[in-house]
Amino acid sequence: MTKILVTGAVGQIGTELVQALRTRYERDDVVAAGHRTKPTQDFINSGPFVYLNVLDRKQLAEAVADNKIDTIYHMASVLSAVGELNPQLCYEVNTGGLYNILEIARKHKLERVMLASSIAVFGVGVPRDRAPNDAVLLPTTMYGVTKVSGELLARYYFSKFGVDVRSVRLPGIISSETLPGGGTTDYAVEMYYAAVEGRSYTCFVREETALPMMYMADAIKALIELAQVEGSRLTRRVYNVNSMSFSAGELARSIRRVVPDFTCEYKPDYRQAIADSWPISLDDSPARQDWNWRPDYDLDKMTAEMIERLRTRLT
Ligand code: AKB
Repeated sequence: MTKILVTGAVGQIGTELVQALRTRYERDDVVAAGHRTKPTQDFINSGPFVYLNVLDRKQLAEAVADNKIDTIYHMASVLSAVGELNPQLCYEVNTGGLYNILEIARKHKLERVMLASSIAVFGVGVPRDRAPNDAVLLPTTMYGVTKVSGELLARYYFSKFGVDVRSVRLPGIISSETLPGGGTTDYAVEMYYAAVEGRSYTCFVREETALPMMYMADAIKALIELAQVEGSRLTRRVYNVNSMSFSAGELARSIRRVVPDFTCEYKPDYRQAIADSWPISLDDSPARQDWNWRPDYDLDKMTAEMIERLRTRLT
């Protein structure tokens, strides 16, 4: 029987991941763990919830032992933009939190640990188009530094202690249920909210800035599929997953095809430099070969679904 703990469960990915896991497994076998952000009453009512700071080893050990956890999806993380404003916090939460998760997994002989790495691991000297899975990783942000060290720790804990840690390098994730908090790719989500709420949007990157993006349904699919694949099929611990790439201007045009009145202006701030340090697309052929990774959404399919869902929820 699988008993799962999801950290960062009140965050952008966590909220939808928890619901997806609860439709796949027994509701009570998926324990949501949150820390700073208060969950809604609906979320608390939807299944087991624990308050848990991943920096608190004792709390973490108790949550794992009390709930007989065998699998952790570790989603708690400080994202890139907040990380550049507060690099110390970013280091502490991302590196300290992951270390605690891996140590718990080792001590309690957990079956699986799933990690969200990021396109932020890439930096200087990597081709920006189809950035390879196995590349020199020289990020320019603290967030990227913590994600590289997370990937290295994943490899180390696997080879040294046999902890089955698996990770995907997620691009910007676009979703309709919970807003992202403090990422560089947040403009893409914010643009949809503005369009549905009838507001104009001021985008914090240039119109021509293009980044890899993914719809939440595909991100969840990637995490769950990688968790479930037979270990002998995996050639590595960390996989690029690519879905779509578009510029901020192309996104605004896609939205305008559904919301013709939508307007957007561009006023780049400090996040432009972060975006410029990341690739435009990823080569995800290892994921496609090893575990048959395929995304389901393209830009216009995502736009249609995002706008429909946001209209239902917000208007
Ligand atoms: C961020 O922008 O920080 C995240 C990411 C790409 O990892 N969305």
